[in-house]
Amino acid sequence: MALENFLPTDDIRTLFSTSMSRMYQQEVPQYGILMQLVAEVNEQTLASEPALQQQLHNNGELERLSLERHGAIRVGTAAELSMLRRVFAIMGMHPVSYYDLSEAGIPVHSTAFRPTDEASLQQNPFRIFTSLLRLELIEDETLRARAAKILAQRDIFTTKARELVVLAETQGGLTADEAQLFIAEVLETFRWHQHATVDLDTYQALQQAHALIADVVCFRGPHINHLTPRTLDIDTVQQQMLSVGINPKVVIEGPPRRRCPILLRQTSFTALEESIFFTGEQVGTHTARFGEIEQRGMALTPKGRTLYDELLNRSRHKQAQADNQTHQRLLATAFAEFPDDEHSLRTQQLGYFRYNLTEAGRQQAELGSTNSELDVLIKAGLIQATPITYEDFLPVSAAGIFQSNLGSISHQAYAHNANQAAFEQALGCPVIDEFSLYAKLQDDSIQQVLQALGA
Ligand code: OOG
Ligand code: NI
Repeated sequence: MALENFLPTDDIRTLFSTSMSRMYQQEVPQYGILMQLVAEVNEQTLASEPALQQQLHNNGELERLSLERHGAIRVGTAAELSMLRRVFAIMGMHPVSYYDLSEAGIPVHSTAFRPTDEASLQQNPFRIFTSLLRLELIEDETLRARAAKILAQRDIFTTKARELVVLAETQGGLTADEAQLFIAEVLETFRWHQHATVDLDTYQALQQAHALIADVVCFRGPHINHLTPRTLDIDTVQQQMLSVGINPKVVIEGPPRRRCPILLRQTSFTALEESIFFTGEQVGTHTARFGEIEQRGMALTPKGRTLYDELLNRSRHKQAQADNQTHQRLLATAFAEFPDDEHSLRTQQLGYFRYNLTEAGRQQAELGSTNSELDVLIKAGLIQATPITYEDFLPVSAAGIFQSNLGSISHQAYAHNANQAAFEQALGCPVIDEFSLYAKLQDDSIQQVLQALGA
C-alpha cells in the first residue's frame, strides 16, 4: 500500500487524546469542571498579558492551548507494558526516561510515552505517564503469588486492537478508517470498570499491602487515572479550585513561580471515592481517579537539573507538612540561588536553548558569510536564543501526585531499588535518554544558524 494512504501518526495521536478527553469528561464530571476553570484562567491571563498572547500566537500554540498535555496509567505485567509500547508507537509516542518511584514508597517504575521530534511535539505533545507495578516489592509471598495469578488471567486489549496493531506494524501505518477503529478499540483498554474482578476480601488484602497494588490488580484494565491540561497560571487555578467545588491537593509540586519558568509545576484535585461492585455481590469503594494541571518551563541541562534537585531537597528538609503558601515561600527562598534570567541560565549552561536568526540575522545571511562565533553573533543581534520547553516528568513531583491520590494509606520507602534494566526488559527496548533529545535540539539549531550565516 502506498505510504500516502496512511494517516500521519501525529493525527492518530490527536484522535487518541481527544477521544480520551471526551471519555474522561463523561466518566469524571469534576474533570470537566477543572477544564472549564483552566480555560477561564487561561483567558484572563491572556487578556492581562498581551505579550504572552502574542508569543503563543507566534508559536502557533493558541489553538492547542486547551488540549490535554498528558495522562497516566498503571499496568501489572511485562506483557501489558510491551504491548502498550507497540500501541503507542502507532501514535508516534515512544518511551522517554526511566522513573524510579520505589524510593518514595510507591511500588512502581515508570516511563513516559511521548512524541520525540520537534515537529510532532509542536503538533500535539500528548504523553502517557506509564507505570509498571513491581510485584517483587510485595513482602507477603502468598499475596504476591495471588496478585500474579489474578494479573495472568486478564487481557487488557481487545482482540480487534491486537489485530490492528499487527496490521499497522506489517503495512507500516493505518489508513484514516483503520485509525478510527484502532482508537475506538484502544479506548476500551483505558475505560473505567465499576465491577472489580476480585472479591472484597482480596481487594482489602491487596489494599493493605499497598493502595496502588489494589488499583492495578483488581480491575479488568489500566483505567486512565487522570488527564492534564495546560494552565498559564497554576497558582491562580490552585487558589480557585475550592470555589468551583473541587478539592485541590495541598501543595503545587515542582519549582516555585519564577520570572523564567523551569521544568514543570503540577497540581491536582484529590481522587474521588467511587463505588465498586466486587464479585460475590459485595459493594465497596475505590479511590483512583483525579484531574491534574501542569505549567511547563525550560528544560534543564544535567548541570541545571543537579542544582534543581539540590535546592528542592534543601527546601524539603525544612518543612514538615506545610500548606501551599508556606511551601512556596520555602521553595522561593531555596531557589534564590537558581539564576532567574535567560542570559545567566544560558551562559552558565543550566538550561537548553533553541537558536534562531533575528531579522537582522536573516538580512546578514543574504549578504554573505560572517566570520564569528555564536556568542559574538548573539551580541551583534544576529542570533537569538529562546528556551526549549521541558517535555518530561519529575520523579519527586510524580511521587507527590501519586501519594495525594491513593487515599489515606501511605507507605514508607522501599529500600533503594531502581532497576532500569528490569524495566527495559519488560518494555522490550531501552528508554530514550531525555537529555540527549534536548541536547540534539539545541545543537541542531546552532548548526542551522551558523550554517545560514556562513560562520
Ligand atoms: C502517575 C502520577 C505521575 C505526573 O504528572 O507526574 C504523573 C499516576 O498517578 O499514575 O502523572
Ligand atoms: Ni500527571
